[in-house]
Amino acid sequence: MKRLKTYVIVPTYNEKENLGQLIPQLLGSPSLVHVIIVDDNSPDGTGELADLMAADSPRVHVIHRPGKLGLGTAYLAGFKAALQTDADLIITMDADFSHHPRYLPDLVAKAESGCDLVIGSRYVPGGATLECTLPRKLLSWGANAFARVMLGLRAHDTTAGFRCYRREVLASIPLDQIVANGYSFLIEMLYLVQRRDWRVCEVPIVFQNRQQGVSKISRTEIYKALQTVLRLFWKRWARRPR
Ligand SMILES: Nc1nc2c(ncn2[C@@H]2O[C@H](COP(=O)(O)OP(=O)(O)O)[C@@H](O)[C@H]2O)c(=O)[nH]1
Ligand SMILES: [Mg+2]
Repeated sequence: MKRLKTYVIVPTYNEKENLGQLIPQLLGSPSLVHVIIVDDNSPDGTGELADLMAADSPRVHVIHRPGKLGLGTAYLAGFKAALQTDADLIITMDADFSHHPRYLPDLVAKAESGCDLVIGSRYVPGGATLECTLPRKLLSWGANAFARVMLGLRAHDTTAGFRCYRREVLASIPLDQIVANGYSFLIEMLYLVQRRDWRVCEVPIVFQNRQQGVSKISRTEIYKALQTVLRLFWKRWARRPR
């Protein structure tokens, strides 16, 4: 069987310590990997480090944006760049090792077995969350339960950013019409994928809280996520068969 060509998109904002370790591990992964770093002019010099790594390896690509424009549009910029290549699989992951590169082969194998979107999931047997504070765990659990009930999402980890999409899945979605930008972009994306009847699967991951750098999730992101779910719920309701 032809090996599927894999591109990994890593959005970064102030991830210099993490990126220096992550990229060599990705390039050494048994799943043949190209990396697209999407950096938003990080004040800590992540973008410059990314350029150095790109100069060193033809498999590292960098997209620079002028300022912090949000996680959702960072993914979109990465998707569009990946779709211009011959990528078969497009993976997204955090730069902070919460999404460990050791799981890449599991994601790829599941996609090869016929899944269109594979989620690296904390909430299936074998998955776990380590070293996160209780409020953070409750927030994630609550957001998931709410999104699943309101939108009829079947996946258990609907807010996970560790995902592997077949290129056909991304090509089928009107990317420019996605409204959510922050973290709730992930919920909207999953909703659009499920609505198109793509096969969504999950593989367990142990999610470890970041060891270096700081989280960029903020209180406004929580309100925006709530807003996103309510907007999609309304859209779903308006379209229900009568
Ligand atoms: N390019 C870009 N990357 C971002 C932005 N916000 C967050 N990130 C990156 O997206 C990933 C997820 O953010 P993170 O702070 O780890 O979120 P958390 O895991 O939910 O705490 C990390 O690699 C961040 O550096 C943004 O506005 N632009
Ligand atoms: Mg993270």
